[in-house]
Amino acid sequence: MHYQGIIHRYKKYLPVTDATPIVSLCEGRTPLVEAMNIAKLTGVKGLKVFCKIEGLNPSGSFKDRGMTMAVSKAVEEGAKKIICASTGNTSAAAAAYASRVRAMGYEMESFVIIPAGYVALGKLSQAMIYGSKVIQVRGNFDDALNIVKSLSENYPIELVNSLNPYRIEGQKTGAFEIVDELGESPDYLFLPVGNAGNITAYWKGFKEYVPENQKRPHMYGFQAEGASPIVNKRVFDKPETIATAIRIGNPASWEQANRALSESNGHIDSVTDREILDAYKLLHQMDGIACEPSSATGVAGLLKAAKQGLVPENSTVVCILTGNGLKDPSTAIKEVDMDENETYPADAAEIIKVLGLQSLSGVVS
Ligand code: AN7
Repeated sequence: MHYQGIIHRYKKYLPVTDATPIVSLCEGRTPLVEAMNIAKLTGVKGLKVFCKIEGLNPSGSFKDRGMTMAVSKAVEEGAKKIICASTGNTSAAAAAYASRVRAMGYEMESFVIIPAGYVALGKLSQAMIYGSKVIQVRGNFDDALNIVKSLSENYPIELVNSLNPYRIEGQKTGAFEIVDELGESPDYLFLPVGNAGNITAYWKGFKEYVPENQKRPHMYGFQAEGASPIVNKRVFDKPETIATAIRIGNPASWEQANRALSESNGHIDSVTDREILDAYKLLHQMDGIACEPSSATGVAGLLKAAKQGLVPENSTVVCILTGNGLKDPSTAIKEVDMDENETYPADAAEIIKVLGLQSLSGVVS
C-alpha cells in the first residue's frame, strides 16, 4: 500500500484504535541528508553529520507529526473547534490539519493566536490560506499560550499546543524514523529548543523504540541566547531572538526537557543570533541544505559543542532541521549582500558586463 503517514506506519506505538479517524497529509518519512562540510567544519575526525529535513513535511515543519495525532484524537472525541498559540509553525500545521478534517466531512474550525509582528511571513500566510482564523495579539508567545490554556479549560475548544499529550506522541515518530534508517540510534541528537516539546518527544521515542541495553542518543538541545530559560534556569519575560520560532521565555515542557537531558546524559546550552545565522548560511551555502533560521540553532550548537570538545571523534550526529527554508524569506534576503530591488536591462551585452565574463574566442562582442 502507498505511504499514508506516521499514524499508519507506527500505529502500534501510538494511542489510536480502529475507531480513530486518521487525519493525515502523508507527513513523516523525511530524509536524512548528510552534511559533509558542516562535519568538516567541526574539526572532529571521523564525524558523520546527518540532517533530518523536517521542513519536507506537508506544512513545512515537524509540527505536522504532532498535529496529525492531536487532530485525529480531537475528531475522535467529537471536537468541532481547535485552538493553539504559536510562533508560526504550529499555527500552519493546525490550520492544515483542520482543513483536512473538513475535507473528510467533519465540522472543524481552527483558531490560532500569534504574537503580532514576530511570525515569519511564510507561516502567517499558511495559517491564513488554509482557512484558519488568525488572531494576532500585542504580546509574545508566552502571553498567547496563557490565553489559549485558559480558553480551552473553560470553553468547548480543543487545545492543540504540545501541552496536548497527543502532540508529543506524534512527534516521537521522528526518533523511530532515524533508528529505522540508520539501523541504530545516532550517538548525539542536536536540536533547537523553544517550548521543549520536540526534545521531550524525541527522547520518549528513542526510549520506546530502542531497548535499554542498546545505544540511545545523548540529547543536545540549544536555545537562542536571548530566549534561553532552560539554560539559565529562569523565565525570560522579554525573550528576544532573530529565531522567532523559538522566541519563548517560559517553555511548556520545561520539566520534561530537563528529564530528557538528565536521562540521556545530554547537554543544553545557548547560541547567539549571530551563530544561528552563520549556521543557517553555512548549511545553505556549503552543503546545499535548506532550513529556516531557528532550525539552524542545533547546527550552531554542534559547531559550538565541537569546539568545546564535547563531540568525540568518529561519532554520528543527527541534527533535526525543524522547519522549511521557505518559511522566512526576509531573513534569507537580509543575510546576503544583494539588493532584491536592483534590476538590469534585459540585454545580453549588459549581463555579460555584470557577470564579468570573457568571450570564448577572446573577441569582445
Ligand atoms: C522551526 O510553532 O513553538 O522546543 O508555536 O517552529 O518543540 O517548541 C515552534 C517551535 C524549533 C522549537 N524549530 O520546538 C510554534 C513553536 C522550529 C519551530 C521549534 C519550533 P519546541
